Amino acid sequence: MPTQLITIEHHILEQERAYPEATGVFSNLLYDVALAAKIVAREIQRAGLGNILGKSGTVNVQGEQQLKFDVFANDAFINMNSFTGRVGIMASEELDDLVTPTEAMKSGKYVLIFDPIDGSSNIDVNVSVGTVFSVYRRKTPVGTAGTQEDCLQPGKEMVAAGYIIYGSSTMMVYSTGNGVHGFTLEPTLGEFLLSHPNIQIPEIPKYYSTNESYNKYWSAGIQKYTRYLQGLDSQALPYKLSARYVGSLVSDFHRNLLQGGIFYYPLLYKDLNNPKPKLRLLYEAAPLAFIARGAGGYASDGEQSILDIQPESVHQRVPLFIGNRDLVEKAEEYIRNYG
Ligand code: P6P
Repeated sequence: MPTQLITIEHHILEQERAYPEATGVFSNLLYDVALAAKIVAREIQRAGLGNILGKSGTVNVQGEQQLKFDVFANDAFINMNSFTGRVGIMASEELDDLVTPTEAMKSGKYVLIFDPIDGSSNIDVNVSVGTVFSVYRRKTPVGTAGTQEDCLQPGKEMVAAGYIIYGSSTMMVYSTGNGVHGFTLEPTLGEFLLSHPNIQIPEIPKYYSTNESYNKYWSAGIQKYTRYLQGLDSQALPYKLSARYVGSLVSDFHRNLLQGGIFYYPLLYKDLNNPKPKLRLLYEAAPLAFIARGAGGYASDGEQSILDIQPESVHQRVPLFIGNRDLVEKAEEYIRNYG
């Protein structure tokens, strides 16, 4: 029986069939994202060879030195979506302000928010990195340029989200709210082929992922929660977990999605009076929370669902606990009980 090859384009079209009123704009937007991902994937495979390693000489809004690759990937996602008339406004983790809307974008019905390359400092040591994206419907009227209001929507309003992981193989994982599906790039065809249909996070987790070098900066509750995960707390953990931490969010998230686990990046109390989160709500936490929920998992800021948070600024940061629901809810319990 020949193996059925299902490309991401076919899969998106199949998903569209469930919506008779669909016009195809949303599907075409997802194709555009997949094409941008292929462009980035091609370059990243050559990153060690091309002349794009090294610093671009610019600094992004996060104050991070921009690698040439951040700029390349950022341009790829912007260029693939600026003139289609499908996207009304774009926000990139690499840019201080929103992407300046083109004339074509005035007719766009959707909002595209993305982190073009998350964890880019790992590229020059050949550690997997990723792109994270999310799609919302516009709130402002079509026919005008999109605004910040369109971008500041809670994750529960999301209509699609996904990530691309550039690793030993390039995979694109996406959801439109109807299951989470993984596609692996076949480079000789230039096609993302369905390889992981209907991903569900395993009921029994295998890993916990966090940067334990920050233990001294964690709250008492998180220090105690981590001992729980290590089987060292008075509360018994019903299974044994191993520690895995890549330091590349998409890599850590993807492994836990497929094999079960929790990733957490809590508030850091480097200044006891001013604890700070690191990860971004719009660009990282909310899209991955949408994927986690679709796969039967859960994501929280330690107190509430990430998807319920009303963003106040596009570069807002949040604490993140994401993966198996019972482990995330246990983190919330430790924070409630121990701070
Ligand atoms: P730390 C990469 O810079 C990133 O934004 C995420 O991809 C990753 O999970 C996190 O930061 C790693 O942060 O402080 O452990 O190096």
